[in-house]
Amino acid sequence: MPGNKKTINSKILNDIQNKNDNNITNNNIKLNGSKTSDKKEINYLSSMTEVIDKDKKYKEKKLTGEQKINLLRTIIKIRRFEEKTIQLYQIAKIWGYLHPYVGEEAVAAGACAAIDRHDYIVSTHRGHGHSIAKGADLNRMMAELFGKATGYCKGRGGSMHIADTELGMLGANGIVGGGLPISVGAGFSCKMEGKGRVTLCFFSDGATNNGVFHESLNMAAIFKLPVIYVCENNMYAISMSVCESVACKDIAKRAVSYDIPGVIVDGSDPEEVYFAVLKAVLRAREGLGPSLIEAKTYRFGGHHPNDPAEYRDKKEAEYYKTEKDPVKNYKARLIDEKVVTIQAIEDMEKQIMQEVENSVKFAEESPEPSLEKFLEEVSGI
Ligand SMILES: Cc1ncc(C[n+]2csc(CCOP(=O)(O)OP(=O)(O)O)c2C)c(N)n1
Ligand SMILES: [Mg+2]
Repeated sequence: MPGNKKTINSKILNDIQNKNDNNITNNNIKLNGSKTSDKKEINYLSSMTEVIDKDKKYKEKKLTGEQKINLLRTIIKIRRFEEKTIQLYQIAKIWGYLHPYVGEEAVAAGACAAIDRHDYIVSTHRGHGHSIAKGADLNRMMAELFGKATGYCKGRGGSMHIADTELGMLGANGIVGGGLPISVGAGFSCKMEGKGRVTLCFFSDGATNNGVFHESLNMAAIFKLPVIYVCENNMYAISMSVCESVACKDIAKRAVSYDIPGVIVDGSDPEEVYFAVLKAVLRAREGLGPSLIEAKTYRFGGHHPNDPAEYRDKKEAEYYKTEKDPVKNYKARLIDEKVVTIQAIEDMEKQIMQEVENSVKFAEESPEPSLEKFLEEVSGI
């Protein structure tokens, strides 16, 4: 690892900004570089304002007030659930590993709003937000984190193994990039079934440097599988900055290798994520194959609750927390648009907090898994 990482990071980020005017075109979607003059003193955000997909057809589409309120509810629900799990982890009520999704909520919310209940999602080690956005039951999720018998995996799996096949949630995954080949299998099944079902596959920047990323996207493209690849580029893989680990500035550009659309969206904006994913979903349902969507996002905390994230530039983290907070920003936007009132948001917050507290009570009061059923429940023997 480099000795003075912060200095190196800043330098790389500056360099990135300076060469920020390269454009490429793929499947008629223009990949635009942003203008350095717009950036002022914040360098590390070189690509946050870039949105490759400027397609009028989708930009002009409007969400209904109800859809917007649902997006807001999902974002807040994920945030409050995650904050609670962090608290519970610190007092050792929650077992095993925990990778909070705080800061990234708009990606799961926007992406899952663009698919139907019968569609599949494939998640990651940072998967609570994906499960919640797909409609998972908070009680069963919390019970799983507590290792209780009423949990999604009967308390045998914990955070990184939450799955709900009835909801089309094909599982979180402790293996980085492990969901990518699963999405190919799921995509094959969607295609063979022929009913227009699609698979949404989430992963982060670190996973895209694994061979399996290439193998999966290549195969999905060859067979025109209905899979939407959503890269949650939160700029870090544990302590490794994306600036030091990914050779190209935008992961979406890798789509060119597979001759599929590559789209960049602001991952703090649920509507932008929604429209980009919706477009990819419609394309996939028409049999035109996969797309790669890169949502530029940020994890507000460390890799896990006990990681102080000292490898990050403090100003960088501060910027995202103050300027790119999906909860704060979307609340403000919907108030501004008169879609909700402050009172309605307060009521929503109360109702969500109650739901989260109820899940904790449910988990606390649930029985431990039995020793006798251990083998049966873990391996099916
Ligand atoms: C195949 C594999 N290699 C290494 C690890 C250890 N590991 C766990 S999380 C992580 C970082 C993943 O980074 P990224 O894909 O960007 O996901 P993020 O944590 O940012 O959501 C690593 C290397 C693992 N779980 N699996
Ligand atoms: Mg990452």
